[in-house]
Amino acid sequence: MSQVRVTPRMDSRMRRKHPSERPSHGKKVLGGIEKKYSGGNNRLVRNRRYTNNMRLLHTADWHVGSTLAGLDRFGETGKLLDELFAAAQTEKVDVVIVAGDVFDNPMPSNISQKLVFDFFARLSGAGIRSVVLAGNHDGQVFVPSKSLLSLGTASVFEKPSGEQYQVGFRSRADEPVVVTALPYPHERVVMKLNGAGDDIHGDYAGSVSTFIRWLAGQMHASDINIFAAHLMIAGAQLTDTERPMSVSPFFAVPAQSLPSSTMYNALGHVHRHQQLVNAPTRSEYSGTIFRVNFSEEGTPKGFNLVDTDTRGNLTVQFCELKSAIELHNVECAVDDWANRLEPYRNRGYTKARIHADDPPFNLQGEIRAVCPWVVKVEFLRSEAATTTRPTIEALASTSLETVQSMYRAYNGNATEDVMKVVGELFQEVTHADTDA
Ligand SMILES: [Mn+2]
Repeated sequence: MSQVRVTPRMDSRMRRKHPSERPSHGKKVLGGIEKKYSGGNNRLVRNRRYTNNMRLLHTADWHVGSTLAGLDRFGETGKLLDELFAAAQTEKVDVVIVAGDVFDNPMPSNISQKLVFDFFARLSGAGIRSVVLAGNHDGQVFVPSKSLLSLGTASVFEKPSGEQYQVGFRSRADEPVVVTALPYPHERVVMKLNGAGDDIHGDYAGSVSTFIRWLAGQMHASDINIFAAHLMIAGAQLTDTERPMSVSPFFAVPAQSLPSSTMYNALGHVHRHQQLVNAPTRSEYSGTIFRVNFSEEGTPKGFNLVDTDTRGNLTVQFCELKSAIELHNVECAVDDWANRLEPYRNRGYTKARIHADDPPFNLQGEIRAVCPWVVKVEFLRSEAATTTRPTIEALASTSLETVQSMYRAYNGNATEDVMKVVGELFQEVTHADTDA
């Protein structure tokens, strides 16, 4: 299998040297080399130890175009991308890796596209290289984007491929770097992958693992190898905001299947920032750049700054993004919401959780008029009130008379005509042809 460099500019800068031409670094990177890790603190620290070797910025899961309680997030996203760009510039990174789910939607709006393409245009203008992978949310927009972004400093990987899977370059310190990319392996793509050999049938996780093994086999020990992938890894701590099907156990690839000969595995897909404990080499999800919904209250959002070299040194730092809007869930009662919600003014967005069995008419409208920072109001009934409310399941095993009396209880005086329709609907539901 021949290796194809995806970006012509990078081809000319970094032709792969014949093994005999490569400098020997004394130690081999492959195998059980001892890597020096330092724990993450959340501040940008300048003048770190390995500033002259290779530095990368790892981000993922931008989900540009997603909304919160019906509000667009373009303002916040623009500020976050400004922060990422500023960090890439200030920290003099060699490459920015965006590990998938750039867009929230396969057909992103013009505003979404402008935010994203402006970011890469700025990186190109500053001469900062980037590697961009498609995630499961990204769609065909990656196909035309690839041609355009490749005119700049970006290398775009829109689908898993046995032909276009890596990009090589030399760091500012003139060390050889190779980023191997695995965009989201959709099930239909996995089964057709070239280059993975004949043993690529069977289960999804097994097939992906086989392909990762093949990708790892294309790496050379004398390079600084980085693996970037949009993948569900078994054991990752989820949030409530991933697309449920895509994180089901069926799609979970064992952490042990990640490449071991890399210095760092930059992952996207799971929205919580974390380091994977069972991986053979340092592997992290950078997480989303913003808090996707109110279940992510208090979750830190940021990116990873990674320093490494050909001698096996590695430093990973999680840097928080200050523009990620804070989200709060505030418990209230019908008579104290104003006092409870006031402290959250100017502190991002709030969801009011009102405990009330019978909330006053238009309380929601009143709260939102008084507290514009409240973007969502949820009413929580007490358990007693909840259990007396009829459910669809209960209706199915109920007589027509009960259904009619319940209908009257909810809708007041109903005419005989209406009751006739209710009776017909009841017949339809309880005698439904299950084969239909
Ligand atoms: Mn994803």
